Amino acid sequence: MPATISNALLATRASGVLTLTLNRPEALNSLTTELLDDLATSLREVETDASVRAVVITGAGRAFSAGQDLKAQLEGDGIDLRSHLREHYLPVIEGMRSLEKPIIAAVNGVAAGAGMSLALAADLRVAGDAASFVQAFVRVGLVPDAAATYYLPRLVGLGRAMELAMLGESIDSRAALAMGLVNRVVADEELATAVGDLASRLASGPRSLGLIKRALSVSLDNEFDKQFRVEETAQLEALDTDDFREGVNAFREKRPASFSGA
Ligand code: T3D
Repeated sequence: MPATISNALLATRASGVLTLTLNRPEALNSLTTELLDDLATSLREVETDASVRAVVITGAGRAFSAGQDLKAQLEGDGIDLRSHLREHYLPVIEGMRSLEKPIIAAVNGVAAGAGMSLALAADLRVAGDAASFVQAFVRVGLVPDAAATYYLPRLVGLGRAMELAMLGESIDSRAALAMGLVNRVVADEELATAVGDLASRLASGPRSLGLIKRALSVSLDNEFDKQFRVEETAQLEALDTDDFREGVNAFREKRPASFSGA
């Protein structure tokens, strides 16, 4: 049963997986200040909640998210655009990046503008057949934001990132898969099950998943020596976990490992 964080964000928990559902279907889950702040708060809470070991972000209705709520902005609901990105988008994107637990974006429909940025900031993206991606920013005279200029070239290369951002054309889920923008595409009716299975698998994985995320998240920013040290630090932490001890015992005893996430 969905637990309401607010009208705009629903949360459900099952088997170590927290699913956050953007819930403004009538406006294609476009992002209001309230929704962004709720997302940031949820991500902060998950950091210290040992019962949650993987997070799924998805959208209600036919869209993943159409990005910034342009109507609220145009109708002048008091948003200070000069500080909005830093105060309301950055905590969400940084929260996703620093959370040492896997995050899957279950892209159920269109992901546009900053809605696409949310998907890009997830660790894995699984798209339904009906999903599409559009760097809508240029269509309204803006620059890709919410870390789109950081993640997009890292995922698809500079040439494709430039094309997507400058032309603002929509691409479907198959094209997104071909360019490495998404990890998997499944039939729309199988999306929830496919993501649920993947999230459950990650939620029963070892503590090292979070350390892998930490190391890989900075890899493309570091030179070899620095990255070797990042990797070494993560490995020293992993060597000290119950899950490493369990993994080795399970190997010796020829049985599947049962990881606690600690
Ligand atoms: O500092 C800052 O915070 C600035 C940050 C900006 C970040 C950004 O995200 S900028 C980019 C913002 N997003 C867009 O420009 C996308 C706008 N939407 C669209 O281009 C289209 O809606 C889609 C391509 C996403 C989907 O098209 P379609 O034909 O499937 O749906 P539709 O008919 O256009 O939309 C359905 C309803 O959702 C409609 O409401 P209505 O008229 O039936 O009452 C539409 O107005 C509403 N909607 C769609 N996108 C937004 C939205 N309402 C508010 N904000 C939206 N972004």
